[in-house]
Amino acid sequence: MTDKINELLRRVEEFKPKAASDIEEFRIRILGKKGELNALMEEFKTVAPELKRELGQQLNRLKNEATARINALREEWRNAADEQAPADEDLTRPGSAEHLGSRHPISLVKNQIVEVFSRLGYTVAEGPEIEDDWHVFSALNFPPEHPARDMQDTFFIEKNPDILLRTHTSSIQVRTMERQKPPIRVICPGRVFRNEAISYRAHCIFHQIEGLYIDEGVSFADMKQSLLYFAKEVFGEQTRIRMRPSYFPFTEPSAEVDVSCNLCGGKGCAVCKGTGWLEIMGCGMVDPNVLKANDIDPEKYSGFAFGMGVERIAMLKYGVKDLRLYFENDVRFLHQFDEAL
Ligand code: 2NL
Repeated sequence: MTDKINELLRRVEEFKPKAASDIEEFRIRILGKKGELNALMEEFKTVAPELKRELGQQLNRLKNEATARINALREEWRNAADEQAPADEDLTRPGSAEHLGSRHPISLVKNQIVEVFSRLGYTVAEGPEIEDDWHVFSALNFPPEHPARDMQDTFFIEKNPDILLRTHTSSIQVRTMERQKPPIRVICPGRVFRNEAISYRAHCIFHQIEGLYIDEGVSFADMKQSLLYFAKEVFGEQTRIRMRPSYFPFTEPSAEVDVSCNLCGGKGCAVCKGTGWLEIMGCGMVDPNVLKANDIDPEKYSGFAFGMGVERIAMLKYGVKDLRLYFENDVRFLHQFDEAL
């Protein structure tokens, strides 16, 4: 048996693979379950007890040497493969493409809306996301017990109920009125925060765009024509609008604005739920109380204001059914908007 062990040891030492696959073949033949080493192990069971010690040591040595040799050969051939690769490479092959980023659909729509209003003479204003009660509620004619002031809707900064995350971008217009006397014409995009359960149609963080126009003699008809122009620019030339009476604390009268459904041309379909109309924003004539709170004389000046959710406009424009997609940043979703605008 010692002869068999030595013979196998010699073959292990002298083994020279011609290809990487020879190594694995050799390993299976020697060390595999049905390999030569296991055959010797079987034979070992039958030898006389006085020989076991010596033969056991020889078998162990054989096993260790074979394992070490195979591992060394594997390493050697892996390195060889690495070194060979550049020589084999086709240098005329095209390079791998770098994936370019793309604009987020919310940014695309926000930019388009801002651009439309800038053509009407509006300038862009921005403001802080962490606000105080005055700029978000009090200056906008929210009575002290208004439900929007409730913890359920508004994120307050702990320990100071005067500090909160803005629930709408109207606070930007309030800050504009502090700095500037009429005429005022601003468009205010920004992130807003509401304490809402997240679903396909609601999120606790979303984007709004509000506009404010104050001057002498600004009328409801001015508002209607400005918003019609906006609707045609964003949803297409054939688009019509309608206004329904509504209520906001900061405007009087107030209205909800609908655009005619482009999918069915106003006849009624699944998207507009058979009505032919889609709601896109709220608007109204600035309440005299708001003008007074912001040191503007309501006898001399009037104005209109409007507000819309950017996610909602983008959903209508692109047919996005679930608002959460905007926040997940899955590139399979985002890349669909590369050339969208
Ligand atoms: C909506 C409705 C609206 C306003 C926002 C506003 C701002 C000032 C004064 C008066 Cl400083 N009004 N903003 C007015 C009417 C509607 O938003 O549905 N937004 C998503």
